[in-house]
Amino acid sequence: MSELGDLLAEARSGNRRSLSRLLTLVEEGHNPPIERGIGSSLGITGPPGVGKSSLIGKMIDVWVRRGESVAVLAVDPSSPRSGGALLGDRMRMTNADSSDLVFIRSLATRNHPGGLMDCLTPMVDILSECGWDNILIETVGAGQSEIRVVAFADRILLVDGPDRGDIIQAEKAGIMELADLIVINKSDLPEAERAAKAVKSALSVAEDEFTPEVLLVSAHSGMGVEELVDELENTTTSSERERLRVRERLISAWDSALLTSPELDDILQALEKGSITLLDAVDSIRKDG
Ligand SMILES: Nc1nc2c(ncn2[C@@H]2O[C@H](COP(=O)(O)OP(=O)(O)OP(=O)(O)O)[C@@H](O)[C@H]2O)c(=O)[nH]1
Ligand SMILES: [Mg+2]
Repeated sequence: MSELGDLLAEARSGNRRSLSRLLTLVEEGHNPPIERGIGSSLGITGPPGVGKSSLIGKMIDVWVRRGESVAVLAVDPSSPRSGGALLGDRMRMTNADSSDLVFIRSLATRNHPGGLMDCLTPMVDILSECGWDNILIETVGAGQSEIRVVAFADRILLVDGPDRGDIIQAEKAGIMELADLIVINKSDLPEAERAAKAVKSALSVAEDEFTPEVLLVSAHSGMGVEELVDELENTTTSSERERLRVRERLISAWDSALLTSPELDDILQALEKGSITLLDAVDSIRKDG
């Protein structure tokens, strides 16, 4: 406990190694001596390859120019070489992370059978406590598990590309209902305008009266990135979206309780043998939870 306290004090005074070490301990399941719920974060999600990392790199440039710091928690960062983790992404994030104002940390969901809920929130709180102005959570893809991850952020930015297929996929996963702001990246490519129209018309049939803005950006040319950063400051969430996020968080907690239950193996065996039903299994885990 005192090691955590010391690390936190050092991290607060700007020691990045202590910060990294502290985050590792939290990832390993230690509880930091910190108040819950003090940090706020922006979740960034979108189909694979739409340019999330590139765009974050450009957003970082804008914040750094304005003297604001940025910490990125990159969840399952993709890399052409396994184990190469964040390197490829880091290079794409310009060279901004060499600056004192930028901190990038990767997180692998495979190390967390119960999901990231136990460490994501305390990590955001630590980063906030240590004075990071902007805290981003980036996921790869926009499927159900990525939605569960960004639902822990206070606001969600959905990044899409000019490919209509991407949008339809994203819509299926229900991510559009959760997004507080939507950007179509790669707007240097010809189909971007059409993609933006398609997204807007999909939004217009939604029930939420606070429909998110749809902006065109290009991580390559930098077009629209400054406006995006400004817009993020003005973007508020809606109670409908807050409810959806809370719902996803609850499901994460539920899954975690199941997957980390000491009963899990026994229950699986009993189910295999047919000696209990699925409903019996659920009841038994609820009692032991
Ligand atoms: N034309 C164009 N290409 C872009 C733009 N932004 C990113 N790209 C390219 O799109 C590819 C994917 O970019 P990334 O930034 O890795 O995308 P990502 O969404 O982070 O990808 P994952 O993390 O794998 O989901 C790269 O080849 C980029 O160079 C853009 O604004 N315009
Ligand atoms: Mg990426």
